[in-house]
Amino acid sequence: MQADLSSYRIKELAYQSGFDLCGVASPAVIPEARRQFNEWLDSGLNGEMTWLAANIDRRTDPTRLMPEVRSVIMLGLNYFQPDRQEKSEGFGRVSKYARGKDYHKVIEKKTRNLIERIRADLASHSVEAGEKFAAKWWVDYGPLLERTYAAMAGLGYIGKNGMLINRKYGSWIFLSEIVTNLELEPDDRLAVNHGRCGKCTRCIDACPTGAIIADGVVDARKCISYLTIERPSSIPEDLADRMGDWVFGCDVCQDVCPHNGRALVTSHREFTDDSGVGEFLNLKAVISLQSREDFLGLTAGTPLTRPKLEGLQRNAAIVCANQSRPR
Ligand code: B12
Repeated sequence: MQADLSSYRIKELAYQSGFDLCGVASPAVIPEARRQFNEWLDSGLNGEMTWLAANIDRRTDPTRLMPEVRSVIMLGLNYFQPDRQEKSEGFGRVSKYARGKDYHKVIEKKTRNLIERIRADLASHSVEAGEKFAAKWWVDYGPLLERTYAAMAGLGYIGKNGMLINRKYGSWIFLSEIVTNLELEPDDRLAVNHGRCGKCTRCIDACPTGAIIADGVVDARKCISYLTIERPSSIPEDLADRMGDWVFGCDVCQDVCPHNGRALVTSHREFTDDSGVGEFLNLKAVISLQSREDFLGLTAGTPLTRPKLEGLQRNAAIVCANQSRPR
């Protein structure tokens, strides 16, 4: 399809929709990423997240998502906010991404808004172009390797901690994508480079459970984020002991990253503490939640609904036990 819009115009529209980052990737399969993804699954590093193995072809090949695809528009939102309080006994720490509103909802709204802006812009040039425009979008739970295509779209590079790291915002960014039949000029792929971490190994050294097992490779089964959010079953004792104060998610590998040292505070109110549960959860209050209604009273509209009441109470009990042991 002959596009009436330039890649530059798409970015202008993305910023108008509220995104902090936008780049365009070609829809090609990235053999290196496909190989790494297959190896990761074959080694069982996905733990109980069996859904990740369900659609390998779709995850690694955008033409499986839309046969007529010509471009993948990758979008990013900065969610950084500094830690405000000292941690104190009786409270568990929530990772930064989860302190405000559920980001899926926030980014979904902006992504849909951008699609409508693109459609309107095309239609203002030619009714036919507006009608021919096709777009599908996803965030997180969608079937695409988001970090891979974000790196290809020039949004950043993949660090040793596996995170997509942007020059301006560090790694504190959420991603979403629009797969489209628009023919757009792809962005600079030089951003794809494993060497940007240099000799630094701070994330590998700091991970409390030793979950970063090679450059860019995370063993999810050990990652505190997986244990506290995605793992449905009980957490093995040796790992629980090393969860420290983390009651939901974990930021250690990002907190120690030198690229995050000058991160900019988010301008999106939805991600600030007062839009959700904030930085700390009162552990006793979590443990004494009696019903699903009580649980939703605390967590509705935030990412903390994911582990359900039992999962969050399991995490709170572990943090209580960790705090009662001499450090
Ligand atoms: C499953 C999952 C998890 C799992 C596994 C994480 C992992 N490291 O694999 C768990 C539950 C542990 C997790 C944790 C977190 N997650 Co998560 N997660 C995902 C999800 C749904 C799939 C990731 C996946 O497929 N993993 C398998 C590995 C093998 O793939 P990968 O990490 O994408 O790595 C690829 C690249 O390294 C690429 N690659 C390798 N070499 C090369 C070379 C080239 C040239 C290129 C282009 C690419 C490339 O190949 C790999 C596989 O193909 C994505 C959303 C999505 N749809 O992609 C979010 C996502 C990765 N998560 C996200 C976030 C925010 C987090 C946490 C920070 C949350 C928290 N604070 O607790 C932590 C971070 C942990 C970490 N260090 O990775 C963001 C990351 C944004 C960013 N800046 O990177 C994503 C993109 C969600 C989103 N839409 O914003 N997550």
